[in-house]
Amino acid sequence: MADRAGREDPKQEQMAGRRVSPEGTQLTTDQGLRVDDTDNSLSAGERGPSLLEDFHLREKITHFDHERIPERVVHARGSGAYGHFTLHESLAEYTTAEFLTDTSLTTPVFVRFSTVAGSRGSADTVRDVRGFATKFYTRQGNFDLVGNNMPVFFIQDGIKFPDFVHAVKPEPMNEIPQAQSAHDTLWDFVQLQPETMHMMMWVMSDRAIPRSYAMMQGFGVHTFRLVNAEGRGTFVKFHWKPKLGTHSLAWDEAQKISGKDPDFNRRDLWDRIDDGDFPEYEFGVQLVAEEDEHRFGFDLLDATKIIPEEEVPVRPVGTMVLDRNPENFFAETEQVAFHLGNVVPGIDFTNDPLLQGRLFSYLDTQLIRLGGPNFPQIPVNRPIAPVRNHHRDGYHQMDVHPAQASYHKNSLSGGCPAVGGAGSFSHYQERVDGNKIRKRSESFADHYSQATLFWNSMADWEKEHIVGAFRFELGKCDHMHVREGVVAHLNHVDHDLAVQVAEGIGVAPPEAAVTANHGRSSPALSQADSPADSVQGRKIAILAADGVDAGAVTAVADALTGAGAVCDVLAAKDGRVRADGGGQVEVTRAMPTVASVLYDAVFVPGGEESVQTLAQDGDAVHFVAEAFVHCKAVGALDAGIGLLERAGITTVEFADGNVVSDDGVVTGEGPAAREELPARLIEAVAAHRHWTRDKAHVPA
Ligand code: HDE
Repeated sequence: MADRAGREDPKQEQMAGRRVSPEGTQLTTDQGLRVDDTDNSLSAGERGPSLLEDFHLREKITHFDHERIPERVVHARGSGAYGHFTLHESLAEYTTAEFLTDTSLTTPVFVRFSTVAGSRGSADTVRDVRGFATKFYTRQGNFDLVGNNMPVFFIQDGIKFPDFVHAVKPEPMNEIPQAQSAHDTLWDFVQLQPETMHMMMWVMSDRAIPRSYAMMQGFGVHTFRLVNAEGRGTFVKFHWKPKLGTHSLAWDEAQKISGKDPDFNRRDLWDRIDDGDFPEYEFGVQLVAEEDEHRFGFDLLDATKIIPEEEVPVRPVGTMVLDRNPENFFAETEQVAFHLGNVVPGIDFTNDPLLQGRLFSYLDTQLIRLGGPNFPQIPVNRPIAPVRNHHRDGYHQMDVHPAQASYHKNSLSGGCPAVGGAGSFSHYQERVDGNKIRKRSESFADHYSQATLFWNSMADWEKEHIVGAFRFELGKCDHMHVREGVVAHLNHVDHDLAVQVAEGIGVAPPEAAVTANHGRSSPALSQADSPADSVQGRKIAILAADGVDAGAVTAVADALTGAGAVCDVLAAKDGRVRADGGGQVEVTRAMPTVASVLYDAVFVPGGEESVQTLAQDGDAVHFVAEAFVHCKAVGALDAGIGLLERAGITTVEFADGNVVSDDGVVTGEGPAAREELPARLIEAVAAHRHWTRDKAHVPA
């Protein structure tokens, strides 16, 4: 079976045999018996009791009663997609993994993105880490890269994970708050575990509210090991970089989207793939020779540390494109089972104690979630490589094993399946020596300097967002000592940061720095440096009412859709609006069914009558003002400028002499402006957000 680009896709070929379509079929029981009625139970007389003999009723209800399985204990809320991975540069010098050495291969993948803390039905745009888990269906077996959109983690040792998760999840007495980190137990954990500080800086940054899964980085987090044909190991960190750049929502916007469209990121992923606007990521590696293990000021085995890209550049070696939506959410996205231990020859582990803890957890958790040891046989989990072993029986065994011998060694099946030989996995032979102890290595003791590095690397607007996030989250904590504890740790990260946070949450600001800021930064950590040159998949709202300048609507919509964006014409009601020169303009959606938070930009075309109507409509005025406050591109032509003014934008000069910035506000009058406005608007939308905009005086 070929993918959309005409490539043969062995995974899809395998899946095709499992797809069940209702077309042209008759309704049957699970035994294949055609039924004559599925709306009425079998009963004794028209108004009589239902009969136990009604096998159809019992089967139907019983199956329904058992439809639910336990949700994932973390990362319960997720969205998946298929795609493929292609390699541009061979890593044969470092690894024997075929999919990382043979540039002629295309490897099918399934990716699941997720939030961490919320339950399966929680909103997408909460402040949280995002999971970025990739299953590579390689010819040598499945390789699972189970990463996140942040390169570090909260804790250094897997044994603390249950404590951490209990702290971040809703509180046990009342299950409040859902999918939020803004509550006492999480921050109590944080103030007592300074190793969380680096990760908390990431979680309080814009990274925690991605605009789209297509605009999100991914990281393997741990240091893994590549092993080459000679058995030489090289440390490696895995990276995904989105082609569209890394971009985020505004916090106020994210909260509102949680109500307006809780499926915002899921819908965005689905629509992009459906529209052929395929999310694309560059796959990169940071490689460190084994002899350089101790050359850093931190321990490579410590998952609360990054290797700054300026010290070890990320080498781009491949591309992943997500180009196929799943066909059944439960069968594929819910039942997909990732496991860090799913590796292929040439990829191995390190002694990172967080990684080691995970190696136990992922297989174990599937046993309860998917009901037994045969979950690798579920279609989405099946490798494309043949599976032959002596595992037998268990719940939901799908395969029929006719061989007499189900043991090794055997002579009855000709000694098969045979063990070993070329292409088989053998563990990296690392020398290990030591006493059995429960003790963290001293090399894991520095919890602040990379948190400081992150802070120093932020643009001013990113710093403002981080301070705002800490204030928001800690401001929701009832216990003053918890707030104070966190501020005390922040004072080790950066004194200014600690003071700014303290001032917003009623905590006495620390008087002096405990640790001097080391002043180092890593520009690669800032989203300000991320590519912002495309409007691909961006959503633009065009506001209209009767009398709208249809020419302006068409000019802007054509230019933006031509560049890959999606334009919706919004009016008070569905249907059509009358154009100024006669004719009609099709309305895509009625304004009350959407909101400005669901769009990346808004454009108000001219037409006196249309703009006058919009100016009387609170929804329209609010739409424009809110887009402005969320730092989005705002465009207006001719009379349309009037609606911006009505919303308090562009021409307002305040008593303090402060003029609202026109950064990202694209306006113009007359034929020349009509000519050039679409291109200017495209540029403003591509810039993502105009974070430095002075928006204090526009209410929304
Ligand atoms: Fe996970 N994690 N995790 N985790 N994790 C799970 O596995 C766990 C950690 C990550 O879309 C669970 O199948 C432990 C780091 C993702 O299906 C569970 C520890 C990173 C997903 C589990 C960690 C992750 C999970 C829950 C500390 C980033 C979603 C359901 C030792 C590198 C995968 C499941 C999907 C899911 C355990 C820490 C990423 C319970 C014990 C670090 C993306 O097994």
